[in-house]
Amino acid sequence: MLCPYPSATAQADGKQGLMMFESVNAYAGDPILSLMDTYMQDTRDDKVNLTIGFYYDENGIVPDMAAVKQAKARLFAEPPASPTYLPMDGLPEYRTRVQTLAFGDALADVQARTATVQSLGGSGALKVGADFIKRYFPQSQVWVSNPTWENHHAIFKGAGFAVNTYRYYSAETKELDFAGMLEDLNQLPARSVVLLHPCCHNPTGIDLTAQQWQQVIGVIAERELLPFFDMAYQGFGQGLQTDTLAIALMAKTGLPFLLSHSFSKIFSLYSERVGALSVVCENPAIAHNVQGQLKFTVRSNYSTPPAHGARLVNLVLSDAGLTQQWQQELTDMRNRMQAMRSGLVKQLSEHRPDRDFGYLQRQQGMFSYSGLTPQQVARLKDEFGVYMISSGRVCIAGLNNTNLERTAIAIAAVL
Ligand code: KET
Repeated sequence: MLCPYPSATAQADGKQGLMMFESVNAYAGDPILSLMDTYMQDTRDDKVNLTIGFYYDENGIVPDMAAVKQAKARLFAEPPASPTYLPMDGLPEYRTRVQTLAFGDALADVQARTATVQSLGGSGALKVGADFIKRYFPQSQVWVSNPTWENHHAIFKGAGFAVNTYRYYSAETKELDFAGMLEDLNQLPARSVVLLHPCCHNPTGIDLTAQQWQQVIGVIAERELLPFFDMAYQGFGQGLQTDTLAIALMAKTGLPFLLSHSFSKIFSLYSERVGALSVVCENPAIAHNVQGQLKFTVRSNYSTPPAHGARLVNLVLSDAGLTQQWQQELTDMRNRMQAMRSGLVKQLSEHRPDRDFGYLQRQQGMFSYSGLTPQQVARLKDEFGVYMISSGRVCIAGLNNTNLERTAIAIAAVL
């Protein structure tokens, strides 16, 4: 009798007769995560890691923040009554706390009309948001800044969108090309999705002023665009509240927008995958339906989120003492990064007095766009063991008083 299915018949040379995955290409790797792997394999003692966006302390360690550590101890002492699934949209108290953190003074303007789901880090929030918008705006295209975090392209393309760029960084001036940005946004069709970084732009470290945000939001309103804010560094720029300026301005307009929020860096909870997606809607009735559709998006992707990271963040944000301690730690992190940025500018200016490094000083947050070419970046890695992303992005938090001068000398040598 003939078998209805093709079978993998072992051949004399040991090969299988049926080939299933032979067309799968090798993965070219990720510009950030794969470089981190290469760094880990480098055996040089004096190597310097300025690659992935991890906050390292002065000792080069990714810290377990004291406030989070206390939350962990409490959770360990008093574990949840039963280890069932969380709801599809996550821990209810956590969702409310996250809204308070993200919207600050503007909370009253948006809370009743906002749908929020717990997510698997900022990436998970972007993906759930992208899948959700794709369902309701199948004709829309996505616009991201040039440059942006590389994974924005991958996530939105993965959700089926065409991804385009608007002007943002001028390689010539090493500053924001604001006129170009406005001009590009002014050309977009209604319902285009515009990805924006509310603070600590990744990779350039160049943020908009309050006045520039007003103008961008004016264009968004006029052209009926759909803004998607990605906030992975709240508090790393100027402060928890100041860094949400763009979101507060947007909230005041009464218009709809999306916000992805990551707690990987600001709670140092990278591996717990904790974040949130908020969709600010026109009114509470619409927000109710959107909440349901976000639940459906979660259910059809991974069903329900993991609990531990969200419980930790919720504990920190619901206890006044822990909140205060966490805020102080966050302030210390921001101040250390600012000191390292100033130190780098000072050292570079000393070693290359022929150059002006003021542009690095004007950038803020975890990253700087050094302006180095891929060839210069490759020389830094090969000759000096100094690792940064090939775009020239530097993770400022990888600097400390031990490696700062060495790094500046190496950069000065390849410039
Ligand atoms: N948004 C931005 C702008 C961002 O830089 C990151 C991570 C994320 C979202 C993702 O957050 P998470 O909560 O980890 O899913 N960026 C750093 C790490 C990475 O590439 O994954 C980085 O740029 O180094």
